Amino acid sequence: MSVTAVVGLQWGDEAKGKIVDLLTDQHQVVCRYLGGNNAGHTVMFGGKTYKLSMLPAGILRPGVTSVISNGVVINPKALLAELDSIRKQGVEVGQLLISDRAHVIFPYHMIEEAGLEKARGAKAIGTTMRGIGTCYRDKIGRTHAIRLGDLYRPEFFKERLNEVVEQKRIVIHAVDPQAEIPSVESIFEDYTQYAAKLKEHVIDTTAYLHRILKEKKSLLFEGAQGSLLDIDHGTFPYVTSSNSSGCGIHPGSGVPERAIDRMIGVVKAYTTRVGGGPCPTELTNEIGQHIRDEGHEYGTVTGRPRRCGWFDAVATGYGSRISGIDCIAIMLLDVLSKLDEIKICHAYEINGERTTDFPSHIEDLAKAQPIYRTLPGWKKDITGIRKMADFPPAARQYIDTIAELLDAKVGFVSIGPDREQTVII
Ligand code: 2SA
Ligand code: MG
Repeated sequence: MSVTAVVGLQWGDEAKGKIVDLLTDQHQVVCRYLGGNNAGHTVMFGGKTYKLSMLPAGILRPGVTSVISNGVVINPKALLAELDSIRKQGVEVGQLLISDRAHVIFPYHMIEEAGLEKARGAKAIGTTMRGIGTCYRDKIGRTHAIRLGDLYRPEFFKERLNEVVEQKRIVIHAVDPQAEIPSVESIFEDYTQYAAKLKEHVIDTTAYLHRILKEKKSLLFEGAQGSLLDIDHGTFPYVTSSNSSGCGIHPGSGVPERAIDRMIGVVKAYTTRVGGGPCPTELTNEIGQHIRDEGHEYGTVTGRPRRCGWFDAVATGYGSRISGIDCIAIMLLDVLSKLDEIKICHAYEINGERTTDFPSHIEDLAKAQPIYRTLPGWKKDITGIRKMADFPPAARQYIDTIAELLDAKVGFVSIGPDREQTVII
């Protein structure tokens, strides 16, 4: 019986969904603990492709309990639509539990975010526009926050909504006087209906998780986004508004980190980033486009083309140290198979000084010049490989170099989207 966590070590989209999916049948409970419908997980299962956003990958497995814990921000309309859509794909939805402590995303969160992003112009964060940051902001600010549990107390909810919407009107109209904000009555009516549909799932998930740990059931934490998007430790302000590194598990679920037996850090064999902010190894040339095409690097939620570049061991190593990992999973290695040579950034030069520390200030990161090690490409199809020993020497050298630079053991190498296309060490 064990507690495992899967977290991204870069800027998200490391293909965590595939590792989570591989591990779900070894676990009885799968818990999503941060973010909201800004996340996008693609899971290929039984010949079908499922696009999950808020639902943990465990939802696809009968017999596995899926938990959405307190750290997640819930858009109930989007959640119900996602449940509907996977049911239509033939999935028999297993047990789903949602925390009554989770904060709720309202229409004004999206409207407020649109205004704020527009006002920042060229400095926009490049958010997914799902109201994530504005909902988390209200959570931390306390005075304007509404939690899922509040929706089941009509008097309390109505009173709260009255106060909040009045305040939101002032704030939003200060940025955009034309913005249309739905009335308290219509929000109240819609959200009361969503809440009724979700009622059977809503519980105190913290107490539930503590109980299953006591019963020695196995638990899998499913991360969203990545360590470099972490609100405290990431490339601030170009981050998401939650602790998306391994640091977020305790606050996001109530399960202490000492309970975690195995922390798996997921890395893509190259770098991608979607949204604004510096990305030292970004390639704005034909190699970047080649990686984007080969890796189908477009946002799952927004469809935005992802910025692509060489593997950055300075950034990823930092992500791995924050998250405290036991091993890494190297994903999408096959995407690099056609390249003649492949570079890995192992240090930065900033203001003429060489460093392997990841800068804490965005201005320094923006100035960072990557220093590369160039490795030969393997120029072979590796999608059929199932054992470490069968990799071409150049691919093996690439894997070993990543492991060496991150000072990490390799637990998995993925060479294609299918479950079988995984080398497990
Ligand atoms: P937000 O919406 O407030 O969380 O945006 C803040 C920053 O966090 C980035 N972010 C992401 N980066 C990678 N993948 C994400 N999920 C989707 C995907 C994104 C998509 O799987 O492809 O479809 O565009 C994700 N979610 C948030 C975001 O780009 C901002 O830089
Ligand atoms: Mg994604």
